[in-house]
Amino acid sequence: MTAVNASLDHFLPPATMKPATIHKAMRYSLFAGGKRMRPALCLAAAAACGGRDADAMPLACAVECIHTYSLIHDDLPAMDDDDFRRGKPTNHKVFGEGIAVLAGDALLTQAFEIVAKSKGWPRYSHQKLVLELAAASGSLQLIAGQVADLEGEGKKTSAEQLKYIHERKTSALLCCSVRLGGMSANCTPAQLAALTKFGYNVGLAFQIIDDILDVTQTSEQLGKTAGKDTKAQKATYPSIVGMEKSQKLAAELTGRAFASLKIFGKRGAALEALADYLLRRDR
Ligand code: GRG
Repeated sequence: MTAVNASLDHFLPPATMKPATIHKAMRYSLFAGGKRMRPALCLAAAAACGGRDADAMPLACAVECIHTYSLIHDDLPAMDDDDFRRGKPTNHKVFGEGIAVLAGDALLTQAFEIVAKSKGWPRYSHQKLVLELAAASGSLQLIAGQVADLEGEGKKTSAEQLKYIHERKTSALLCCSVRLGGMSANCTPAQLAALTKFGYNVGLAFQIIDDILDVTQTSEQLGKTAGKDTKAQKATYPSIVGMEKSQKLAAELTGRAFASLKIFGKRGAALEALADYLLRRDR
């Protein structure tokens, strides 16, 4: 992911630019060592549709900025109150709560600036690209998932409610990553529909695996505090349906994601490899 890091570095104001504190704080979390799964999915989706990394890269970077903003805000004392993320102290632990809120805000805004400056394509205008990102990160998706998550803490949650949270909190942005990748390749409506199915299923599988890892891995392995879900009495797939059924469900969802890749033939290989990695990951 060296190319993604180089592009993010290019899109962000330098750490020395005034006011330097905010640019340092934005860069601190952005370059703290995330797995870059959303950019990887965006670039792989572009490749599946015969597109080029150079065209998909701004959109890949925009999604990573949104993702990083959501992590900074999620770690704040008012939300999940976490001290450790991406193997380092959380943003507010280093820069204070006020700057952490602003660093998240600035990364969110930066994402839309990057998309606004990127190319439009015959089937996908700038307006469509901006709307795609806004829909995935707005109050009906990413934020809706976080609201339901906050409001559900300590309460009994059904498997159906949990799916509602996972679809919005996690799957929406992953799905948006692959859809934007396809759009950067001016994909056909049929290809976009296949990417949507792929992203939805991989997104749900991703969160189930995340829930499993929270129980099975150490904080050192994860780079974030392990066992938080249990401590916060958060509903997770392992807590509701059990570990074995959770693993089976993640594998089933990944199988459905694989099936949606048929339309891409050999060009879908990178997406398939990523879905497989996400199912088997240990961090
Ligand atoms: C809008 C404040 C706000 C939050 C939105 C994203 C989110 C909801 C909360 C963050 C915590 C969380 C468990 C989110 C679900 C998605 C997820 C598993 C994020 C972690 O993604 P990784 O594993 O992280 O790709 P890295 O650090 O590798 O990029």
